[in-house]
Amino acid sequence: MSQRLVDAASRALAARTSRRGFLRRAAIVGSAMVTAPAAYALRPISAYQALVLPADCPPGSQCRGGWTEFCCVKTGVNTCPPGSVIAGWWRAEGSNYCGGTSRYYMDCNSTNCSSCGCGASGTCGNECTDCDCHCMHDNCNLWKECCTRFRYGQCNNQIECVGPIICRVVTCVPPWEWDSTCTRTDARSDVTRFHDSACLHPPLGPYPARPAVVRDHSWLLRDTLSPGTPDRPVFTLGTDGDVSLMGDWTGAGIATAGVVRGARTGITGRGNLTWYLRHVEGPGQPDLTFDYGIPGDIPIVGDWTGNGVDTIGIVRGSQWLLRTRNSAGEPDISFTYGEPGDIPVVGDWDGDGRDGIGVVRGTTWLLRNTPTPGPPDHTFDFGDAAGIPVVGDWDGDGISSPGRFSNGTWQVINRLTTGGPDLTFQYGQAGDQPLVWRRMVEPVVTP
Ligand SMILES: [Ca+2]
Ligand SMILES: [Ca+2]
Ligand SMILES: [Ca+2]
Repeated sequence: MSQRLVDAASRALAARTSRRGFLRRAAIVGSAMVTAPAAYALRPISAYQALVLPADCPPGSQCRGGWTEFCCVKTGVNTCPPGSVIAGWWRAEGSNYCGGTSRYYMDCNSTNCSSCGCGASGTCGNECTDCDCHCMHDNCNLWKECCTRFRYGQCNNQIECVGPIICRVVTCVPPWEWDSTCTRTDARSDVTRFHDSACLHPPLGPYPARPAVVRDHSWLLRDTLSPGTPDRPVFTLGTDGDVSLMGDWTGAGIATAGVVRGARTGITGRGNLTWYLRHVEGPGQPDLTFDYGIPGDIPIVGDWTGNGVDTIGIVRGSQWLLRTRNSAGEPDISFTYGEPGDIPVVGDWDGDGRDGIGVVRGTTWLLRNTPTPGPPDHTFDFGDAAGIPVVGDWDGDGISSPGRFSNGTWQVINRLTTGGPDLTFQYGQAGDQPLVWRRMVEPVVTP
C-alpha cells in the first residue's frame, strides 16, 4: 500500500469514524468474545477499535473489490475458523498451484444464525450473526470478511441456515476429501486461479514435536516438551474404544485430531474401521468420515509421499496397507514388514520429508527409511517394554526419533542408537493415551 493510499485511507476513516464508529463498536464488543477467541487473542487490538468497512477505503483498494479474504490471512491456518463450516466450493483450472490438477476454493460461512431463520437462500443476514462486514484485519489492502451472503450449496446442507462468508480455504485436496458432506456437483470459475497468499503454502517443516494426551475422550495439547497445563483449548472427540490420532490431513501446516472407530471393538475381520478426521483446531464435529480397514487392524498415519499431507494406513499382522489420500479405497502401497504382535511406528528417520516405517518389539526398535519391504535401516534398544512407544522430531532437526510414555512420564531420544533418554518430562497421567502433534509457528497476523 502506498503512502498516498494510506493517507487517503486515514482521511476517509477520520471523516467517517465519528458517525458510524459508535454503532460498530457496540457490535464488536460482544462478538470478540464469541466468534473466534483464538483469532482475536492473536490480534493486538482493542475490542473498542472500530471496524473498517469497504466503503471507508479509497477507490481501487483491495477491500473494495468483490472478493473474500483467505482464512489463512485471518488466522494463519488454511482451514475454516471455529464457528464456521464450508457451505460450498468451486474449482479453478490452469493455476499450476496443484501440479496441473484442479485447485479448489471453499467458502467458510458463519454458523451463528442464532436469532434468525433463513429463507430460500439458506443464509441469514449479518444482523443475525456476530460477524459484521468489514475489511480483513480492518486493512483496506486486504480482501473482505463477512460481506458476502451466499452459499454454493454443495456442503453442509443439513445446516439450514448459515451466516455470511467469513473467509476462504484454498487447497488441492478435493472438497469431498475435506468435508464428507460436500457433494461433487461441479462449479468452475477460473477467474480466481491466480489468487494466492504465502500463507496458503506453509513450509513443509520441520516442525518440532509437541506432546498431547487423550484422557476419557478429552484432548489435552501442549506446545512444549515440559510439564504444565494444556496450552490449547481442551476439547472432546471420540468414544470408548476409539483409537486417537493426529495428522496434518490437508497440508495446512498443523496436525489436527482424528479417531478410528472399530479398531478395538467389534469382531476381528468383520465390519469396517471408520475414520473421523477434524481439520479445524479445537472442538467440533468431524469434517471427514470414511471407512478403511477392518476390526483387528492397527491404524497408522504418515506422509508417505512427502507432500506435507498425512494420509492413512493400517497394519494387519505384518501387512502394511497404506493410502496416499484420506478416503475409502484400495491400498496405494502394500508390503510386509515386521511380525504379528509388533507395535508399528511411523517417522521420518532420514529427514527427507517422507515418512518411513518401523516396529517396536519389546525394547528393540527396527526402523526402515521408506515404506517398502526390506531389512531395517536402524536397529537399537530404547526404553522399557512397559512404556507406550511414541515418535517425534523432539529437537526440530527434521529427523524423527523414539520416545516412551509411561504413567505420564515421557522419555525421548534424539538419535537412532541404543542408550538412555536425552530428555525426560512429565505430562499426563497413567491411563492417558499419548500422542505427538506439530504445528507451524504461531502466525504473525498483521492488522
Ligand atoms: Ca502425503
Ligand atoms: Ca524419510
Ligand atoms: Ca529430531
